[in-house]
Amino acid sequence: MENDKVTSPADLANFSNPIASIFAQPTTAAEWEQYVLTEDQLHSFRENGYVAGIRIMSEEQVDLLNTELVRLQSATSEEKKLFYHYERNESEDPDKVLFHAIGAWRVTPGFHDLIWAPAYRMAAYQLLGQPFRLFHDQLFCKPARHGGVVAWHQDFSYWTFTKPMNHLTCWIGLDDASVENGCLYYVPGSHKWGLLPITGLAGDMEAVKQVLDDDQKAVFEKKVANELKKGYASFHHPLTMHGSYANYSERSRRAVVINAMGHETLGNTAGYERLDALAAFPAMEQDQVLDGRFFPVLFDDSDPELKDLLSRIPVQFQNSVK
Ligand SMILES: O=C(O)CCC(=O)C(=O)O
Ligand SMILES: [Fe+2]
Repeated sequence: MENDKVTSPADLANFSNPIASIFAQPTTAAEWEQYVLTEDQLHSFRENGYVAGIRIMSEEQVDLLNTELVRLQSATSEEKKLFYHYERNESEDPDKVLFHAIGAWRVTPGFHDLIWAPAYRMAAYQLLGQPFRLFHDQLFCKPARHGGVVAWHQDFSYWTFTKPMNHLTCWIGLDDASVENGCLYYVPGSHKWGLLPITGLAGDMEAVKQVLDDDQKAVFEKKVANELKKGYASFHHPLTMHGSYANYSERSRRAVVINAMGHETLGNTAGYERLDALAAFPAMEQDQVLDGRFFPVLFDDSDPELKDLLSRIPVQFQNSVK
């Protein structure tokens, strides 16, 4: 029957540029200047492993993404095929729901174009200290009253199928996030601990403590709640310890995350012990640059218009925060 025909959703990864007019793109250095991070903000990232309070979107832009998010949370089976990962409830406990999906940018125009949001691109360039690509995006959504945890973890423990470590995470609130609805927490300075093993993302919040020494456990007590208004972001280093507690409040706590990597990042999949988790990811060959349409370049510093601006703004020395 005619009506039974299923049309495949368009794969927006075919577009390596913004496709809508949701995020106005600066055309001059003067227009970029408003997004430049200060030396103090870069210093805070170097010392603490994160920097917070950076506005990426207006309330109207957040509303638009939240409208798309409703659709993504009940994606069709065809749409689900575009995601690298899609779990309605990562925790498996119906009283602790964590919606977690990777790849929304391939499905709806707002999430596609968000990765070109100029405030995001300038800050990420300064923090990474080099041109960079999209690695992938993520959605982390906790409903009101029965929202689950994101257990303490370091992002790079999940990313050792790429090398070298020159990655950056940007967490952006789609709701006002506070202690009561399960905001993110950071452990300042934990990015200097080195790489720890995977201890799980959605089950036991405190599982990581099994692999910490006494000094690290003491530093843990200094964790900081990352309360943010919607549309605002924090950026964190790939080794910064972070996690978020359950949401028993009357408000949801939704967030979108952009994970970037230096433009010459290579595949490191040979011998990777969790290949099953990569089944829906693009092919990533050992020692080959992760390039092509799934890993678009988001900031290229060779633009002549930007040359002067980029030479006088603070930029992290590459790898200096390791
Ligand atoms: O949204 C959360 O609670 C977790 C986010 C996270 O793990 C990340 O931004 O890397
Ligand atoms: Fe994370």
